[in-house]
Amino acid sequence: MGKLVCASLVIAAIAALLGERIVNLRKRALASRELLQNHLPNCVALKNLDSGSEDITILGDGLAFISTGLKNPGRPASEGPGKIFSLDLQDPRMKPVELRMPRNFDLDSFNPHGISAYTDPTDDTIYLFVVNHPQHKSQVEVFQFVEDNNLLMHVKTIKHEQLYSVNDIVAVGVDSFYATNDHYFSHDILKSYVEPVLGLSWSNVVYYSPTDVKVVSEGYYFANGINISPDKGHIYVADLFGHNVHVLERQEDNSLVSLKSVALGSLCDNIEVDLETGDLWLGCHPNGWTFFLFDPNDPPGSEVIRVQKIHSDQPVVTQVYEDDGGVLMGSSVAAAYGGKLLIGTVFHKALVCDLE
Ligand SMILES: [Ca+2]
Ligand SMILES: [Ca+2]
Repeated sequence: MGKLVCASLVIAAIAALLGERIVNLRKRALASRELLQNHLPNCVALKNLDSGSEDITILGDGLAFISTGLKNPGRPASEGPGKIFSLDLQDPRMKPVELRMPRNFDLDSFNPHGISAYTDPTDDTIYLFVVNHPQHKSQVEVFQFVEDNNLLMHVKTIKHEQLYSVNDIVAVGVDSFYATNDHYFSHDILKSYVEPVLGLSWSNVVYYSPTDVKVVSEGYYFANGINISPDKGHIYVADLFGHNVHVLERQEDNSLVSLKSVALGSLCDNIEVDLETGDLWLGCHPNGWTFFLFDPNDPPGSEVIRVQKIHSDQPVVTQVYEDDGGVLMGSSVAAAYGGKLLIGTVFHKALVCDLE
């Protein structure tokens, strides 16, 4: 069925269904609850990261990459283009360093969103995959990280009709990855109003390689963060409006088999996986109404959730951090390393805290 036909059917359905039922449905999906403060010790704001740090990923040696400056309609945004920072978590100064960008790259329209790092096992080259939204479009930029010069070299831009509303990616090779499309429609009005109001579960996960592009999982309300288990055998997908995280098993042909979902009780955004323990760390939006209807006088809160033993019969879901928005608004990612926790946000500052 073409998207135009779908759009017409959806608009007809809205006219028929608009009413209390939908409003109640959406209120449930955007579950707002009273926020209790559950802070961690020694939290400090990271320098130069005041305009969002939507996604963070940490390499095995403690070097973090941070995507900043995502332009998000309806919410505060930085003036200039987006940037990528690195942060060495083994250095007690905790000082983010802005990475130099290549000259052969359109920096003015750089609007970075989800990121994923991939280390090539054949030569230890580090690649950084970045979801980019120039002019509201979706594409994936592949960079090579040159650590000695704090430089990103642009390798390629990947565009594909199946990559139409990309939120996050997880790289599985030098030019292959899984990506979430957080909406079904790419048209701004259908995507921003029609789809959320109706609560359609038409969002999906796509596998991309130069020779094979396919939808490998679907039926999400809003597929957001995606990541992979340390043994590379399982994929995790956070469904923002489903209030859960899905566990999927990778097959030899890179298709995915859904195993289960784990309830989180919050609107979770990005997922980072601890490479040693396999624990999932999620940055979440505990009160979706205040996040989506951003009002500085009634700020959105922040919440970090950790999931341990996710493959067991009884995964352990723990709220590690919660704030009512007085300290930190709109947390979208959390990543742990060496007893420290980084918490990033969609448009606000980023914190580093001690875990104990
Ligand atoms: Ca990510
Ligand atoms: Ca995200």
